[in-house]
Amino acid sequence: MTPGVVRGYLGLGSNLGDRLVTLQAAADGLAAQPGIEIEASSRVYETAPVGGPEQPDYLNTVVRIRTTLTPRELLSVCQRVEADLGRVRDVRWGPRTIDVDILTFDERTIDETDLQIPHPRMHERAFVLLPLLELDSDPPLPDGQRIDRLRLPVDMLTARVVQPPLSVSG
Ligand code: GSY
Repeated sequence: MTPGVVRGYLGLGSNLGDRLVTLQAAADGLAAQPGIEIEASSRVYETAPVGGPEQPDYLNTVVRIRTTLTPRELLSVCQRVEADLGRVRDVRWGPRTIDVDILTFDERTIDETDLQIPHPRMHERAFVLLPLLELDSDPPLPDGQRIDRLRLPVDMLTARVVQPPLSVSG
């Protein structure tokens, strides 16, 4: 990898409005940012909501990026893309137009109040693991865990592929 360029994975989820249009708009919004290139997208899964109040099913996907941004700059970009697509932060774990989460940033570990990488719950969620495993068969996981030793989440059984990968221009 070119010095200064980092490979990372972002999780995208939507359960309000036209979910597929929103996921594609989020990917396009990310790709339009200086310092971010989307290399690949997983297929799109329909998944039952995990946590929070009763709410509609989600569409989830994962994209692989190459970036020259710092983790904090990347977090700001993700939050800006969410805001541009009408995301309002109200109910914790409630329904949302779009969620853009940083899952991994190379093999780096960051543990700050508002920024934790790898994402601390990514290995407990089929809606992250299934799309992520399409792009990386041995992704970095929290606490140095590896996929072959992982207890798989029960929602693995209900997630289903509903769309091909998002279109990415990388
Ligand atoms: O953490 C992302 C938002 N989110 C999701 C999601 O994206 N998919 C599913 N299936 N459940 C979720 N619960 C939350 S919160």
